Amino acid sequence: MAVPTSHPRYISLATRELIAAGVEAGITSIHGLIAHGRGEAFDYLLGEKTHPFAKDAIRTAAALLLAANHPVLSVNGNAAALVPKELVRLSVILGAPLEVNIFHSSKKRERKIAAFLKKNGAKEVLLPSAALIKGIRHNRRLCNPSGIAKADVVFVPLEDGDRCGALVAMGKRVVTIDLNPLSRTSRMATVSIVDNVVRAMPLLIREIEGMKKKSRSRHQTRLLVKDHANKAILKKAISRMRSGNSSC
Ligand code: PTJ
Repeated sequence: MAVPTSHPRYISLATRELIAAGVEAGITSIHGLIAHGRGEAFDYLLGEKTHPFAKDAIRTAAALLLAANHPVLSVNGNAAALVPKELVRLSVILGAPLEVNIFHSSKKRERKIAAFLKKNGAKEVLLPSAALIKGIRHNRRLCNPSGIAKADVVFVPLEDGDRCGALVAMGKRVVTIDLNPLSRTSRMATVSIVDNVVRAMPLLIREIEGMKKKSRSRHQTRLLVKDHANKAILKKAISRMRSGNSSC
């Protein structure tokens, strides 16, 4: 459905259309619609705005990703449908591989996500091939030996689950974008950006491009990451949602 740009909730409805189109194209799981609805509810409580606590997290995330030796971008069916071009751009500016990792097992959907990312400019997309993430038993345990398995920093947008904890237990650092500050992923991640992936991705890209130009020293980057208080950021997000001043 074409959403008229004059509609007061145009951005939200257009984003919903992207997810619906993702399901129709076989990229997004049918469960992705429910996940999106959950995200919409949290976003409504945020007033559908990027708040200072998210901007702070974006700054640290940019530093952490730039300082990584082997950063990898994990892509599921919702992230691919919502921000394919941005994922490809992030992969290019970081020199980080894109890797498909999905919860609802489907080899066909994994291939479709990879093909969709390539249609949006990706040169290469890694597919999961071996059960290398320890401590979990579902499909997300599968990953690529040259990608997530050997990554030091993993970017995990839009996911609530036990994989983040498993990655951290393997000694990796995790950056997430998740509208739900209460999710296991948000709580376990090194840096949690509580914002809509469609708003946060362009900001993250801009931040990384800016930092690259300034050629921030490794020491400065380390300090930014060391001082990052993820729990305090999540508290601020929860308190913003509770304040009830979030009209859309
Ligand atoms: O493609 P698959 O099989 O890997 O499945 C992907 C989904 C997202 C369906 C799967 O990972 C899942 O079921 O996720 P959950 O447990 O519903 O968690 C998704 C999280 O993302 C929730 O915390 C939502 O609040 C959040 N979320 C939803 N939409 C957005 C979002 N966060 C940021 N931006 C969004 N647009």
